[in-house]
Parts: sequence; structure tokens; C-alpha cells
Amino acid sequence: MKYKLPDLTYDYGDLEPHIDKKTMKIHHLKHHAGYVEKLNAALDNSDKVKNMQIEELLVNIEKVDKEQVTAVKNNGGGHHNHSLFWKVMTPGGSEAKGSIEKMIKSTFGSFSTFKERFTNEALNRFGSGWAWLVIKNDKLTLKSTANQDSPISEECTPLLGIDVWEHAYYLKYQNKRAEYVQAWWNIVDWNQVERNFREHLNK
Ligand code: MN3
Repeated sequence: MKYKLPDLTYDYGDLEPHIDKKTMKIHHLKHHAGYVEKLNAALDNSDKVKNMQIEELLVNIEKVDKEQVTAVKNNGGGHHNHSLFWKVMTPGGSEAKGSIEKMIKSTFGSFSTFKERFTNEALNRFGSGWAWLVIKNDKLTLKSTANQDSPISEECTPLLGIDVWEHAYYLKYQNKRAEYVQAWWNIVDWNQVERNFREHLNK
């Protein structure tokens, strides 16, 4: 089985002004496509993991040939992280409601406290990585990961994630990661976060 670059459900320019068209285009067609290509190349001779879905692959990395483990961790993580990232954004964003909103309020005290703490995760990640809202042991938790490490490999189910690699924002925001993260809240698709949550409950 070959992994494939997923299509976006919106156009590259649709997230403007928060994320610019050129960044989106390069990010999807060059960065994400590159991870998919390198992942497929790394698995060329790995029969043991051949028909695994990406989630399954990420929790079974030890089954991959030893010399390919790093490539699969980086590029498999990159593929899965970005596939989620595109889906949790939508032009204009959508409001948090339903069970996810309730859970956030009961876990973090208020929605604004949650946003503040998630933002801090994104800003305090040194170098390249991601900030996440995940479910771990049936609880909502915040975390960040380095490089393309996937929360899935750490027994977490990611519900929402932001890419804080410079390639995600440098053209428009340069070194101002805080402005990018601030703008990003305007395009979060909470309907998708809710779907991710329900999907986890149904597992
Ligand atoms: Mn990226």
C-alpha cells in the first residue's frame, strides 16, 4: 500500500488573511508531499507493515526494519500530523460547541484558559514541532511534540494540533510565531475537533 497526499477541502487562498496562499501551497505540495514520498520510499521493502493504516503504523514502528525507523517516525509522523492539521482548519473557522466545548470547560475551567494554555504550548515549543489538544487515558490534555513526532506514538489521540515549524508561517509572519498562533484561532474548525472526539469515543 502506498500512502497518498490527501486533497484539501478548501483552496490554498481560502485561509487568508490568517495563513497566506503561498505558504499553504508550498506547505501542502512540497512539505507534506515530501513526507509522503519519503515514507513510501522508506517502506519499500518492509512487508511486515505493508498494509497498515498510518495510525497503526505509528504505534507499531518497532516492526519496521531497524535502519528505516527514523525515516518512518519522521515522515510517517509528518504525514499523519499534516493530514490532521489541514482538517482542523476551515475558512472563517467555526465555533466550539457540544461535548468538546463542555469537556474543555470542565477540564481547563474556561474556554479562554484553555486557549491561553494551548497557545503557551505552541509558543514554548523550542525549535520545530507541534502543540496539541489530545486525549490521554480518557482525559483532555495539552502537549507539544518535537519535529514530526506524533502524539499517537505516545498513546495520545490528537483532537486539535498546530504546526509551529517555521515553514508554516515564516513567509507572512517571519519570526513572529505569536502572531501566527493568534491568527490561527480564527480558522480552527471546531466541528472537526468534535468529530475527532466522537471518533475516539467510538473506537
Ligand atoms: Mn508543516
